[in-house]
Amino acid sequence: HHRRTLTLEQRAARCPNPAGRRLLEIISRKRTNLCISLDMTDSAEILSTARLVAPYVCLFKTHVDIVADFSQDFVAELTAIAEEHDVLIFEDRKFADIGNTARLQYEAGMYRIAEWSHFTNAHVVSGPGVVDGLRGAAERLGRGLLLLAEMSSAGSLVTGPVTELAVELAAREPALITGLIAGGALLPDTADVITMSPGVSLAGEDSPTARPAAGDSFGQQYVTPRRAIMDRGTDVVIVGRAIIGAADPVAAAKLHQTAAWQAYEQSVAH
Ligand code: 5IU
Repeated sequence: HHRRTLTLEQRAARCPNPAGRRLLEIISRKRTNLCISLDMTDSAEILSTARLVAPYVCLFKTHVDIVADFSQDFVAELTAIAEEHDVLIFEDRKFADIGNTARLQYEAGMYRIAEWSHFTNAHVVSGPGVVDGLRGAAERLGRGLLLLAEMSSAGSLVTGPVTELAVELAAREPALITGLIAGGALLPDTADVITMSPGVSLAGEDSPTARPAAGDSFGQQYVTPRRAIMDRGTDVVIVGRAIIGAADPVAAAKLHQTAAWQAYEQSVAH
């Protein structure tokens, strides 16, 4: 099992990134380290699901470029739901261009991501300049950046030197880089870097009870919250279809919240 030396509450108190601090406080207060991935293409559907699952999650993860009827009204409504229920927003944009283009994609265009998203993420394949492109708006608005250190999909090339660069940048500047997207913790918890893991489902490949749905037909691979949190030391689990595709999304959200929180509590106790 992965060893934690600090609780998420202790890490909130010392977190150098404002959005990260807020997230860790919300996690501790609501007792949920579950992020819901709202991967729907209709804004009304996203908003109604967000409303239903909000009490059980710390973070709404979006892909605004899949929303067919995107508007700033949609963003305002999502923000209102988030504020009402003590949830933050993470636009999973995966910036990957040179710094200057990433800067424009983050601040401008029809989405204006920096204005409303507490967190966004970036690949480091183009080198550390992407972080400098995102830095201006992130620092001005108190946002958090997450770097992709690993991906959950089969055959991912986000490995080796790419992983190393993401880890090095996060370790060097946790006040800007709130965390890493990875399968598990890649730094000790004293590094003040939050780890978030996608590819999580109660029906993951190591599930002792559910009939394992180890992936999808596009290379996605799932592990259970327990494996991601207890064995691999992640802090936040990102769950999409296991909740939004369930017959009862609220029940599925509750089950994933409970499993993820229990796994966290056990990894603190031992
Ligand atoms: N996502 C991954 N794997 C990754 C990264 C992001 O699945 O390595 I980085 C995103 C894609 C999707 C969500 O929005 O996380 C997972 O959705 P499902 O739980 O429905 O597979």
